[in-house]
Amino acid sequence: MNSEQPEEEGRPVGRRVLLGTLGLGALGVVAAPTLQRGLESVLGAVSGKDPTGLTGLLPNGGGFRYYSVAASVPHRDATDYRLTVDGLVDHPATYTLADLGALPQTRIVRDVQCVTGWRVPGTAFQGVRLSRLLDAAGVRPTARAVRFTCFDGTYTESLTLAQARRPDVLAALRMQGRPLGHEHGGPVRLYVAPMYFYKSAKWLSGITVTDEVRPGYWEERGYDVDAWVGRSNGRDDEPTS
Ligand SMILES: Nc1nc2c(c(=O)[nH]1)N[C@H]1C(S)=C(S)[C@@H](COP(=O)(O)O)O[C@H]1N2
Ligand SMILES: [Mo]
Repeated sequence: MNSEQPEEEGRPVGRRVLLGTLGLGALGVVAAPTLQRGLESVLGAVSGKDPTGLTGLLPNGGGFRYYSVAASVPHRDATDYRLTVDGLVDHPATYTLADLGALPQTRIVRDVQCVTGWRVPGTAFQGVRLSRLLDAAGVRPTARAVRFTCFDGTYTESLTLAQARRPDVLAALRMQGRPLGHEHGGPVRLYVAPMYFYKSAKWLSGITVTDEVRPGYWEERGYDVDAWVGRSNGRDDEPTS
């Protein structure tokens, strides 16, 4: 296959090849940058995946690559999912999925851009603005940053408080008009629209307000905390200014 083939034919094959051949549950650690590139070149060979993203998007969310730095991730659903907000706040809180669903929802449609090059154009995410959760918690004056933890037990992320308060940063419950599935980080993932997708922590379970940025999983391994798409060290051809 090549990238000129109709998207409806080309796209789901790569996805199935990934999920089927590797076995999603046993996929393990695939997210080290070199391993990611290795995996993606394997997929590219079989699926004709075009890293420039000149391909469409299927209703089933095709075109995404599955990533988890944890070997296995427990499943959580409406019965047992919890999101805690704590740290430098006056009112720590714990939200169920129903609690989050009852809050005003914001929908954002942008291109998803992974730092390794793949892109999924025009992807809709919907959920609760992070700023709303922070406001409800009552962020203390000494706070400067937010740390995110995940129920995979391994992944972490971080934003400055100013970044976290942007209107295009969500605790996302839905993607492409459907509840966020487990493999995409459901039932709730962080969605940081203006940044590379590694900022969008899957399986979000904790939001901790801190006095300084604590670099997240990939940031401890060299990627920028300020991961603006096109303006961070993820790009080989990033502008020097
Ligand atoms: N918990 C967790 N979140 C994560 C990751 C991860 O390994 N674990 N990988 C990140 C990276 S590098 C990318 S590109 C996206 C992939 O999201 P997807 O699996 O829904 O395509 O999730 C990001 N969030
Ligand atoms: Mo990524």
